[in-house]
Amino acid sequence: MVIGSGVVGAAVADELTERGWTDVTVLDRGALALPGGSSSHAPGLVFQANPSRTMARFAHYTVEKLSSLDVDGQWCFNRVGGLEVATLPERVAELWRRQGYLASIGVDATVVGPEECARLHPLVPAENVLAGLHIPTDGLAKAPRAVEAQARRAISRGARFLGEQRVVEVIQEGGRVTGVRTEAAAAGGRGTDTFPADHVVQCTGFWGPLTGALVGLPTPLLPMAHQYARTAPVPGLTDLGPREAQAPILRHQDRDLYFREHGERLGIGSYAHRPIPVDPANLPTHTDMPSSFDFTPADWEPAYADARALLPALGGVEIEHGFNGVFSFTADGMPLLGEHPTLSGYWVAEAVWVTHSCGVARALAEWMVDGHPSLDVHACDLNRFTEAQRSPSYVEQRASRNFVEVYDILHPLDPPAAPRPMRTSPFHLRHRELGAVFTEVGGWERPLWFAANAPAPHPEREPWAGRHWSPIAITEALATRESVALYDMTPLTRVEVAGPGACAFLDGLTSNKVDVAVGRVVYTLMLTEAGGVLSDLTVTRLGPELFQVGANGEVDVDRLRRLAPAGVSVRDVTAGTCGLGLWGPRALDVLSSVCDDDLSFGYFRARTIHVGAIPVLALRVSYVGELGWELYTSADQGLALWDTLWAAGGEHGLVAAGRHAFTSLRIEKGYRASGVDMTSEDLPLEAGLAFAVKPGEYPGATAATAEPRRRLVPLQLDPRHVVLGSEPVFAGEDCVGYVTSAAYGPSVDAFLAYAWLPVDLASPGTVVEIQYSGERRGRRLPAVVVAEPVFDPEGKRLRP
Ligand code: FAD
Ligand code: THG
Repeated sequence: MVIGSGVVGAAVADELTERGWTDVTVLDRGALALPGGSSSHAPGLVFQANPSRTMARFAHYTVEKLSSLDVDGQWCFNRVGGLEVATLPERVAELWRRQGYLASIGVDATVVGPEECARLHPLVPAENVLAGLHIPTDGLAKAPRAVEAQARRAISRGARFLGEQRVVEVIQEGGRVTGVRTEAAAAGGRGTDTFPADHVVQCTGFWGPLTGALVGLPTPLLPMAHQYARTAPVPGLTDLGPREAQAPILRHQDRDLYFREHGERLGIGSYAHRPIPVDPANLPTHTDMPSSFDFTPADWEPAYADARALLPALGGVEIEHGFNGVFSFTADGMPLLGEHPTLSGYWVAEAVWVTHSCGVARALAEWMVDGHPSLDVHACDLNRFTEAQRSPSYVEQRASRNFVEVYDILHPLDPPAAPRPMRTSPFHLRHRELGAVFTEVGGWERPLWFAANAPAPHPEREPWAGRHWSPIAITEALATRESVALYDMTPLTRVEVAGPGACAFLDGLTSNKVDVAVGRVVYTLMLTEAGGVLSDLTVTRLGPELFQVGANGEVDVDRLRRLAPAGVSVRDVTAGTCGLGLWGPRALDVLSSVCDDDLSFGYFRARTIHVGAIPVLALRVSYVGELGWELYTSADQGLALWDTLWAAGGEHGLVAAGRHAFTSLRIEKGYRASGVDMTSEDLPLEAGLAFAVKPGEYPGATAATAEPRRRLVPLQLDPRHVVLGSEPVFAGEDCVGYVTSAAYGPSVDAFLAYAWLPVDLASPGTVVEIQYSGERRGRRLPAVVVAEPVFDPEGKRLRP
C-alpha cells in the first residue's frame, strides 16, 4: 500500500513491483492523474551535483531511469544538460568543488569559461559570468509524465492506482500495520473504504506531518512556498513544440535563481524571497491544486531584477504567470526515509525532490524487500533526529534557514545558526570561560578549540581552508601527546542495554564477541545482511546482563530498540549523563591525585572509581590513542568532575582540547569515524576493520568476509596542503576514489587524508592526486599512500 501518487509514490510502486512485490495499491486523495501535489506542477529541473554522495547518486539514477521511459513516445527526461554559472569569485571555487563531487560518482562535468557559457546558453552573455559548470547529463524531468510512465509499468505488473481515496486511518494490530481506511469521494457522495495491507508507504509529500499524525509519527518537515513564474515570449527563444527545451537548465546560485525554457518562454524559480512556511493543517482541501498558492509579486520583484541583470534579453519581457508552489523542507536538507520506529510495516519517503525521486524509491524498495538499501542512507534516515530535533519550532527554524541557504556556498564546517545553544554539557560554562569556539553536532554545543590556549606556529591557511579552524588545535593536539588534555565526550551516544538476554542480543547483533568478562570493553560492528558497516560500537560489560554501548547517534539507538527482544531494555542515557576524555602521558598523574582506587586496570577495561567524591565509570579507551580514560558520571555531577580534574591538572600541564585536536589525533591513529570513513556500502575488511569481525551468527556474518574490492587508506600530503573531505582522488586523468576525513597531523608534521581507493592503488608508496578547490579553481595536490597508523603503530602509548 502506497499513500500518495506523486513522483515518489509512483516510483516506489514501480520499484516494488520490479522486485516481485506486485500486490501494490497506490491511493491518492486527489483525482488521478494530476492529484494536486507538488509533482503536478514541478518544473522538473534535475541538477545532479550535490555534496552528499548519496543524493548525487539518487539523482543520477533518476536521470538514467527517466531517460529510459516515455509515455506514448513523449519524453519523461529531456537531457538538455545543466549549466551552473558563477558571477562571484568564490562561486568559481564552489563550481570546482561540485565538479569534484560529480567526478567521484562517475558523472562527467566541466568547469568552462564565460565564452563557453554563452555558447551553451542563448541568453547568457559572456560578460555577465566568470565561469560555469556544465553537466551534459543534467536535464528536465517531466514529473507528471514520470508518474504516468512508472504507474503504467507498475500496473502492467499487477499494481493498481486509485484516486479520490483520502487515507484517514491506519489500521494496526500488535505493533504492525494491517491496512488503511479511506474517505472515498465516489461519484454520488462520500463513503469509506478499507484496504488491507502488510506494508504501508507514506509518500504524501508536504502533507507528511498530517499523515504521520495518523500513526503518532512526527514527520519533521516544513512545507514552504517557493516562487515560480513564466515569462512572455523572450527574444532569442523559439517555439520548440513538444520538445519544450534545448538549452541547458540554468542555475544562478549567487542570486538564488534557476531557469528553464518553455519553448519561447522562460520559466524562472526563485529562492531569493523570505521563507513562506505553510501550515499543512490549513491547506485548501477542495481545490484541484492544493500545492499552489497565489503569487505574491512583492516577493518576486527583486528576484526578477536579478534575473534581468544576468539575462538582458528579459529586459522588456513581462511575467505572464506566476505561483507560490509548496514543497517540503527539512532541518538538514535531507529527505526522510525509513520505517516507523515502533509500528512495523509503516514506511516513509518524504521531503524528496523530483531530482532524487527514483533513487529514493529504489533505496526504499530495497530496504523493504532486501532489508537494506545498496546505497548509504544514514543521513536520510527518518529516525536520525533526537527528540528535541523533532519539535515543530526546531523544524521550522532549521528548515526556514535551509530555504534561505539552499543555493549558498556552505563550508563543511559552517555551524547551524538557530536554535542555539540547544544541548549543552555540564562543562559548557567552563568551556565558555576558556574561550571555546563552538560548533554544533546532533544538537550539542561542541568546542572546536579554546582561545585560552596559544596558537602553534604554523603556515597560515588560505581563507576557505582556514575557516572554522585555528592553529590552536595544533597546540591542543600536541599537549595531548606530550602532557595531558581534557575532552568533552558528552555528545557521544550512550545506551544502556539491560535485562535477561541482553548479552545474547548484543552478541547476535554485532560482529565481535561481546560475551566477555564483566569489566571488559569490546569494539564491535553492526552490519547489514550484505556485510556493510552500519556502525561501530564500544560495548562495555558492566554486569552479567548489563551493558553500556557507545554508539554513533540516533540511528544506532533506533536499531538497538527495534531489534531488542522482549525483556531486554534499551535506554538512551546520553542526556542524563556526561563524559570527559582525560588523555595523555600524564593522565595517570592527574587522575591518581584525585582518586584512591586502583587505576592499574588495563586497556579496554572498565571500572567504577571515585574521582574526589564523584562516582565515575572509567573506560580505558582512547579515540586519540593516548594513555587515559573516558570518565562518565551523571549530568548533575559533571561540573564537579570537571572542576576536580581541572584543579588537579594544573601542575601537570592539563589543557582543555577541542574537536579539531581530537580529529587530527584519531586520524594519526587510523581510527575510523563511522558514517564518514565507512558506511553501509563498505565491508569491514575494506575499511580495515577485520580485527573486529569474528565468526558467529549475526547479520552480515557470511558476507562480511568477502574479498575487498577497494580499500580505505591514509594519504600523506605536504604539511602546508589542506583538504576538507569529499574531494575526488585522481590517478592520471582517472578519478579513482574520494577523500573521507582529513586533518593536519601535528605529531608527524604531515597533512593526512583517508580515502577510498581501488585495491591495486592502495599499497603504500602509490602516488595519486587530490583535487582541492579553496579560493578559486581546482588544484591537484600530490599525495602518497602510506602505511597505517602513521603514529605509534605498535600502540606503545596505550599499553606502556
Ligand atoms: P507530491 O507530489 O506532493 O505527492 C503527494 C501526494 O500525496 C499528493 O498527490 C497528495 O494528494 C497525496 N496525499 C496526501 N495526503 C494524502 C492522504 N491522506 N491520502 C491519500 N493521498 C494523500 N523538484 C525538483 O527536483 N526540481 C525542480 O525543479 C523542482 N521545482 C519545484 C518548483 C515548485 C514551484 C515546487 C512547488 C516544487 C518543485 N520541486 C522541484 C520539488 C518537487 O516538486 C517535490 O519535491 C516533489 O514533487 C514531491 O513529490 P512527492 O511525490 O513527494 O509529493
Ligand atoms: N568511545 C566510546 N564509544 C564509542 C566511541 C568512543 N563508540 C562509537 C565510536 N567512538 C566507536 N569508534 C571507535 C573507534 C576506535 C576505537 C574505539 C572506538 C579504538 N580502537 C582501537 C584500535 O582500533 O586499535 C582498539 C580496538 C580494540 O582493541 O578492539 O580504540 O570514542 N566509549
